[in-house]
Amino acid sequence: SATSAKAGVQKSTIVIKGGETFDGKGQKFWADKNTLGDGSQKEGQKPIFKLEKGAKLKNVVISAPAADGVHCYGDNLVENVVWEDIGEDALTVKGGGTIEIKGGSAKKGDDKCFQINSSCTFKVSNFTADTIGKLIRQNGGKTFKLAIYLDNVTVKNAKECVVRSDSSSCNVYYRNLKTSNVPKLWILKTTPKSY
Ligand code: DGU
Ligand code: CA
Ligand code: CA
Ligand code: CA
Repeated sequence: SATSAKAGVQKSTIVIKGGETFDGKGQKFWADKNTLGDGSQKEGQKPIFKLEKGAKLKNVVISAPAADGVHCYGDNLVENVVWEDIGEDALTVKGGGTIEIKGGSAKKGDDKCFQINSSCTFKVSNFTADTIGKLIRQNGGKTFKLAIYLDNVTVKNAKECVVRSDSSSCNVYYRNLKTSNVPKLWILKTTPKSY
């Protein structure tokens, strides 16, 4: 199980089961570029961590190459996770319920930090992102329902925006949002609300 996984280079994905918490105790994890992926913009790379529905991940540092980062299958908590160098993207949502990112930071992403491919409630709090394309992208052209909450989030040096979605049922709620060198806050079909 995930609890026996060792820090350092990973040749295969660490799978965290529902009800389990994987605590990395602040250690560094990175991908073997030949098996998981080189962290470039090439699609189809594998994640370093797969969180099954109801799994939690905490106190992990993800360093280069980060491949496809973290995949979340629903109802997950990701706490105090630091991406030192984002790979293709940092984290992808692939299942529903509530996914919470609490604390931590991410930097050096060519494009997306958080990629949302499934309807869910996505909450980010006490998080900083620096040198990215955008913080959150709902999968391009998709119209599924999505609720995003940003609480005490800082975004610096983004090429594009904080949140981008093509869905008229994507709603964004924010408070204590700080940005610098971000050309646009939102590229959205709806108007974000402070809460
Ligand atoms: O339509 O689905 O970039 O999960 C193209 C693909 C693309 C995803 C996404 C991701 O949107 O691969 O990394
Ligand atoms: Ca992608
Ligand atoms: Ca990178
Ligand atoms: Ca990806």
